[in-house]
Amino acid sequence: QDRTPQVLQPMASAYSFAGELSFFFPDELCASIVRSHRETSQCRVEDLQALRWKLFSREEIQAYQNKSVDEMWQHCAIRLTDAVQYVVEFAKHIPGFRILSQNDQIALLKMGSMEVVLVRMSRLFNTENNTVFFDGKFAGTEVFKSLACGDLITAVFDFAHGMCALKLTEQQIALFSALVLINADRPCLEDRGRVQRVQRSVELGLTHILHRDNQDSLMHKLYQRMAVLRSLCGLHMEKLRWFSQRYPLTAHSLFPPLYKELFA
Ligand code: CLR
Repeated sequence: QDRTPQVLQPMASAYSFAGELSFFFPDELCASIVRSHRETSQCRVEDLQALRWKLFSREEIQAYQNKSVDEMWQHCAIRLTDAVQYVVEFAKHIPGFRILSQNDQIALLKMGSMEVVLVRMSRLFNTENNTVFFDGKFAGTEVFKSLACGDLITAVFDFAHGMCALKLTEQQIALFSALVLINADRPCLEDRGRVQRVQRSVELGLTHILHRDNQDSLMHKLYQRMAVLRSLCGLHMEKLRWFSQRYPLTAHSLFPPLYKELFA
């Protein structure tokens, strides 16, 4: 199904020269984005299929619900940061991303890593019972009750549901994730022109594989999903500000450094 040329692998990751070059060739850029996604995706969709029956028990759900607000926030912030770490790895292995300045890489990750986490969440989502693979089992919205941000949780689950309805392949998810990340419209970019050029080549790659898969009409739907993502991340930041005001101590000393660096 995906015929990634093996010879590209050591080239793209070992020599920055090859990395610079490969973003001129859409096929090679696509191949390295797909490979990067595969290598940093935490778990394979096929493996999760076998775990679909693994739901949290009533007692386990109760235990999550009995956690205090700040305890549950800390727990989720750690899980979320873990997922973000993999997104950072994903980005670092995209040749077009690595040629950007350090500052622009950070600016793009700050704005886009949470969005990519939410795109990736749809891979771990079971639409039959509205649950997501979290902490080793499938969890419904009720598991997150003690976060006290039901509207965000509902919106995030709805988003995952909508993404699943598109039935994207792993290659399409990989390219879409890269496009979410490499977005020249983000604020605070130093070299917007360069980001734009990379963005265009990723767009070209995505258009190319959608055309190849006979799904050209998906492009429009994916742009709509990007707008929803933006609003979800606005909501996440809003909740985070609310939480930091109410529990400054937890937010300052117990949140993972990367989480604070990217979102605070
Ligand atoms: C995303 C995919 C990862 C596993 C994972 C871990 C934590 C999950 C996250 C996924 C999706 C978003 C999530 C998060 C825990 C809390 C968060 C459900 C499934 C919601 C949106 C609440 C955000 C507020 C927190 C910052 C407290 O492989």
